[in-house]
This record gives sequence, structure tokens and C-alpha cells, in this order.
Amino acid sequence: MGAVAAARNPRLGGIAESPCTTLQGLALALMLALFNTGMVSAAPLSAPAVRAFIDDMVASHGFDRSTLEQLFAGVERNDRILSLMTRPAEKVKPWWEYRALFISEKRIKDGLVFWRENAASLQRAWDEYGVPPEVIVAIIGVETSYGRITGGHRVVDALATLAFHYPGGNEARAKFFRAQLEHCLLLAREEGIDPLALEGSYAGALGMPQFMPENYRKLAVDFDGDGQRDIWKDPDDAIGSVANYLHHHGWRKPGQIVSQALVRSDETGRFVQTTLKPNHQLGDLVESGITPVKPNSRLDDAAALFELEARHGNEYWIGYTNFYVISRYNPRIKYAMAVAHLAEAIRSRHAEAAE
Ligand SMILES: [Ca+2]
Repeated sequence: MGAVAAARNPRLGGIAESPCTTLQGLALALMLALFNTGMVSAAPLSAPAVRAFIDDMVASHGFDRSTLEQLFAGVERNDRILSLMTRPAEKVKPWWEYRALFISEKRIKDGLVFWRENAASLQRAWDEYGVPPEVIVAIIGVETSYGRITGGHRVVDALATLAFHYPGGNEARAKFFRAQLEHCLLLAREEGIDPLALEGSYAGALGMPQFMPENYRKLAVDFDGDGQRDIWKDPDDAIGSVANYLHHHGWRKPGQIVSQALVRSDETGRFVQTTLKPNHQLGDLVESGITPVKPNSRLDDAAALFELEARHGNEYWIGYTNFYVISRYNPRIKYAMAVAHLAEAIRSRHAEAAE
């Protein structure tokens, strides 16, 4: 979810680009700009929605009603979050631009430092969960620049806003965030944390690996054994938790993630997919003139063919099961591609340094 932190604000961009010819237009632009910088005081959370949520928490989980009422009196609706949700970078940027956001020299170098500083823990995660160090490093790198940018939003504000005021009346998304709000209060109770003190991204994702509250409860691990699952400050716990997450979603050891494809066929269109789950076997692609640049995969491996927008023309990539597993972290082709590419860049640089 950290990937969405790079989202641009479309409305501000729009204002800058369209000249205002009337005073009325100027006033409107100013109002929108103020709204976008968060200077206009927000409307309160929907009282009936909050009441219904509290009723559920009392009935389903035995929470004390007055404690929750007191808590929600301090929860703030944040409408800026709603506009940020509508245009995450992976939706609007072509692959080559999106790639450049994440595969920078700085992020590769910082990844090598993170690897060096946490080598023992990464090795143990590799042994216990079968997930290679470079993949764990790359995920934490893409999500939060190795724990540097974990989001400064109060998680209950973000989740309550998205749960009760999701833009466009998208019921499924609103329901998802309502469930995350529920998990957030449960995790705060279980871990003995003040829910108002929980910080995360504007989508409510937590800590170095940006786990949503439900995933934290299910899949975060206390990897250094100090009795706490601290994915905010403790890299060991963040590393173990990412490895456990990928393992839980079916990571294959060994197993390739992705390979660029050579295409000598006009049948590509038949195979190119925009969904993530590998729909074919590698053998089917090879038979049709679509071959991986990196060999070492078996013809019966599950494979997906993706078409990505390069700076000049399109590229074709074959994603294997582990590519799909990475996409369980954030279900977008460009996201999983960025993680795979960053991991490979870090792996090869790490191997060079070891020579
Ligand atoms: Ca711990």
C-alpha cells in the first residue's frame, strides 16, 4: 500500500494548468486549493454510521460502549484522504515512469545498507520461510523506503473516513475499510496500544511493511522473540512479518518471479492478461513463440504474460507463481513488477559486492 504514497493530487494539477479568466473562477480555484491543502475544516464523521459501528463492536467483541463513544469523539474525518485515494500512482503512470519512481540508485543503495544491517535476520527468514533476502528488502524498500516513510496519519482517522465516507459510494471498498477499522480496534486492545496513537499511511497501512490491521493480526510475527510484534520500529519483526506474509500466500522456494519475454508471434494478444493470476503454463507460451529471456523455468510452470508500456514501445514480461504471490501485497501488475525489478537490482549488486 505504500506505493500509493506517490499519488499526485489531480485537482491541484488541474488548477495550475487551467488559467482562470474570471474572478469567480479564481475564487473557486482558491477554495479548491484550500480544500486540497487541508485548511478548510472537515465535516464530522457520519453520526449514524459511527453509532452502528459502535453497536457492532459492543455486540460482537464485548467493547465498552462509553469507552468507544469517548474514543470516537476524538476521531476526525479527513477528506483529503478521500481525494488521495482516487489516483494512486500505479493507476495513472505508465510502467516506465512508475518503474523510475521505485528503481532509483538511492533505493538500491539504501537496500544494500538495509541488507547489511539486517543480514542475520534476513538469513533466518530465508531459512524459515523460504523467501530470499532481496525480495523482503525490496518490499520494505518500495513500501516505506526501508522504514523511513511510514505515513504520519492517525490510523483511526484514516480508516473511519474511508469506512464511513468512501468516495463514489463504492460499497465493497467501504466494507473493506470498515473491517480494517474493526481489526484496528481489536489489535490495539490485544497489543495494549492506544488506538489514537497508531500511525500509518492515509489508507491505514501500518509500520515498515505497511500491513493493514487485519494482516497485522493474522500474519505479523515477533521475529526477535521479545514478546512484541513491533513492525513500526523493529526491523527484525518487519522482516519476519513480510516473509511470513509471502509464505502464507504460497511463496515457492526455489522459484522465479518474472522474466522478460521474447515475442516472435502475432499470437501475443491471445495470451496477454490484465488480471494477476497466471492463467497459462509456460509451455503454452513457448509453443506460440513467446519465450522467457531467463531460462530455468519448467514448461509446466504457471505463467502469465503481461504487456507493459516502456518509454519506446511495449515490453512483454512473463510472471510466475511468485509474481502472483508478491501481488498479494498490492494487487497491481506494476507494483509486483517494481518489487521484482528492485529485488533483482539489489540482488545483483549484493552479489557483486560479495565477490
Ligand atoms: Ca519483537
